[in-house]
Amino acid sequence: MKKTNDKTFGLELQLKYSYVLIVTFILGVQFIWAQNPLIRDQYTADPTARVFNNKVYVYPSHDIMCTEEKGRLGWFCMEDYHVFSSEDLTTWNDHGEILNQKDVPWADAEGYSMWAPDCVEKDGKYYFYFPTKPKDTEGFTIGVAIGDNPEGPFTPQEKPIANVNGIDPNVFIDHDGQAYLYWSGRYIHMAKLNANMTELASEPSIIANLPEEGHLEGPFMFERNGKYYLTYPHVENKTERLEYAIGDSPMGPFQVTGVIMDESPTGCWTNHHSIVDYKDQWYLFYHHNDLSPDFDKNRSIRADSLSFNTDGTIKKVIPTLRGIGINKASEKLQIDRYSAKSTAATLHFNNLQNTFEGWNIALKQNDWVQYNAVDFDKTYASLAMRVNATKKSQLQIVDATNNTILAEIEIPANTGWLEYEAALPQIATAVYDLKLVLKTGEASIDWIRFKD
Ligand code: FUB
Repeated sequence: MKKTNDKTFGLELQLKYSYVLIVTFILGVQFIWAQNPLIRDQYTADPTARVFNNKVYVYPSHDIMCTEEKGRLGWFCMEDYHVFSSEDLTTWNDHGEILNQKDVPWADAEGYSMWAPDCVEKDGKYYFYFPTKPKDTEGFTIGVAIGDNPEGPFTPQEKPIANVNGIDPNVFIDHDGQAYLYWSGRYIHMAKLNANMTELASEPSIIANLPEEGHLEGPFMFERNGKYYLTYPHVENKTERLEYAIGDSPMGPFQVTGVIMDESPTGCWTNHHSIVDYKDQWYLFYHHNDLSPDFDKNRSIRADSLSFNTDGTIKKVIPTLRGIGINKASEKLQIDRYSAKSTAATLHFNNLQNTFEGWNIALKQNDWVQYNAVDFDKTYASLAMRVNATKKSQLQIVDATNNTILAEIEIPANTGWLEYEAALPQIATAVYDLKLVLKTGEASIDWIRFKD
C-alpha cells in the first residue's frame, strides 16, 4: 500500500497540468474526462451536438463572467466559441477557439452576445450559424461562418443572413437536401434556406400551435421514422423546461406532444438542448449551472441518454450526474458524478473558491455510492483513490448487478486529502456497475482509479 501526501500530489498535478498546456499549445487539443458536466475547465452552454466523420462534435456557447469593462454585469457574456469532439463520449477534445466576435465583420466587436450556435455539413463544407448583436442596428441577428472541417477554422460571411432577426439558429437538412432555418424571437420562426446555405429561400413564418404563454426559444428540429420533432425550451411554470411538438413535415403543422425534461429543481432559468443519434443510441445534450450554483448565467453542458416509446413519443429524460459513455477502469472515475447514492451521502465542492476543481462525496458508516458502466478490460492489481478518511474505514467494492463483493479495502485514518493505493484481489474482466459501500468509518472520496 502506498500513500502520496498532498504536497507531492500538488506537484504531480502541476506537472500534469503543464503537460496538458504544452499539448494544447502544440495540437490545439485538450483532453477532458467526461461525466456531467462534460467540460470542467470553462463554462459552456447551449450545446448543439452533431455527428460528423463518426465522431460527436459539440458546438456550445462559451459563457464567461461579465465585468465593468466586458458586457453587462449580471447578464450573459460570450465573446467566442470553442468546439469539442469525442469518439467514445468519455474523452472530449477541445479544438480551441473557432470564432471570436472581433473577427465577424458585421458584429459589434464588444457585444459579448455570441449566443447559442449550430453547425451543419453540406457537400463537404461546414456551416456554422451563430447569433450576435450587429454593430449598426439594435437587437440580434444571425450569421454564418464557413469551414472545410468540423473543427474549423470558420470564416464568417461579410453580412448576416438577410431578413432574420433573432437568436438560437438551428438548421435541419431533410432527406431531399432542402435545408430549413429555425430561430427564436418572441416566437419560433422558420424559413427555407437557399442551396448556398447563407440566404433565405422563403419568407420567414411563425410556427403555429406552439405555447402562447411563457417564454419560448432554442428550437431544435430532428427527424425519426418519418416524424419531424420540433423541440424547444419553454417556461410553463418558473424556469425553462424542454418540450416538443411532432409534425409530418419540417414546416409543420406541429402538434404539441410532451415534455422531454422537467424544469430544474435548483432554479437554473435557462435550459437549451440538442438531440442526436450516435451509433444507434439517442442522446440529449443540455445545460445546467453545475459549476456556478449561485449564478445561472455561467452554465455547463451535460448529456444523458434518450429513448422513445413505441408510438414515437419521447420518454422523459431524468438528468443524471453520471452522464453517458463507458469508462475504462483505468480512467479517473469521479464517483461524485454518481449513478445513485445513499440518502445520507453528501456532495461537496473540493474548493468553494474554485469550483473547476470539482466535487467529492462524503460517506459515513453504511453509506454507498454507485457508479455505472466501468469497463474492467484486464486485471487490475490495485485501486488508487484521492481520499480524506477522518476515521479508519473499510470500503467494499461491490458488483451492483449481482450484489457480489469484488474487493474489500482498509483506509487508515488520516488528517487531510491524500492519494492512497490498496492492493486488489483478481476481478474478472467485464463491464460493471460499481457500488462503493463504506462498511465502517468516515471518508470523503474525490476519485478512484484502477491500476495495473
Ligand atoms: O445562452 C444565451 C441564451 O440563453 C440562449 O440563446 C438561450 O437559448 C438560452 O439558453
